[in-house]
Amino acid sequence: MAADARYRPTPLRFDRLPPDEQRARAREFLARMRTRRSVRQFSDEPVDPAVIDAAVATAASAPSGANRQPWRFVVVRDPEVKRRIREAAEAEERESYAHRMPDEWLDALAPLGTDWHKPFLEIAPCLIVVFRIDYGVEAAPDGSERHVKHYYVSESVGIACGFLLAALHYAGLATLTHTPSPMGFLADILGRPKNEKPYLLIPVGYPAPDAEVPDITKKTLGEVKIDI
Ligand code: IYR
Repeated sequence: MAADARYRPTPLRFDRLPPDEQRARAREFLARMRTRRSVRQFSDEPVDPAVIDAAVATAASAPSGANRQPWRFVVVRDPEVKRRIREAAEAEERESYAHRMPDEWLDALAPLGTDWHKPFLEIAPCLIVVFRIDYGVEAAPDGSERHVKHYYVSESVGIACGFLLAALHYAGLATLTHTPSPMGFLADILGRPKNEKPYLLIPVGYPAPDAEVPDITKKTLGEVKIDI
């Protein structure tokens, strides 16, 4: 069978590392990533837009289903927009903590010390709001709109967010993975079209000088890994 002309292979560029270098890099990366903490107390010190742009470009280099790249990253620095996001998020969270979250959920969050107050949404100099794009929209030749199917959207956007968090941490910035619930208000405030759904809100900046974090630990390798 003739190969499909749309498959245009190009030689792979791959840096093959010596074994010692592989181990050293794997351990260095582990040591660095282990120092990442979710931060809820930020300083208002601004961050370099070039660092944010490079981290978002890293996120956008992630693999995705059929390479559809079903993500949008809205970088919010405007204080008035941050204020509106805080106000809307706190209204939802106040309701959630008081009435919507079952006791089991509240118990699970107790070690994290969270509540409905979200001052970091205004204080952090930058909020990256990640949207999942559930389908693409293309202009058909007759001028009508055609929907383009996206695949494995939540897996793809989740991987991109992992790249983003790692890139921001590696560049020396603090982050929080925040999911105010429900978060439809983000699409309204940020004017996103109906094929884009809020996925994750990531405040980015420097920790406040007196920032504290919960004293929690990660499972050991033995607890999470099975060799077969
Ligand atoms: N969205 C709420 C509650 C919350 C839920 C989970 I799961 C967390 O890991 C942390 C918080 C809030 O942001 O407070």
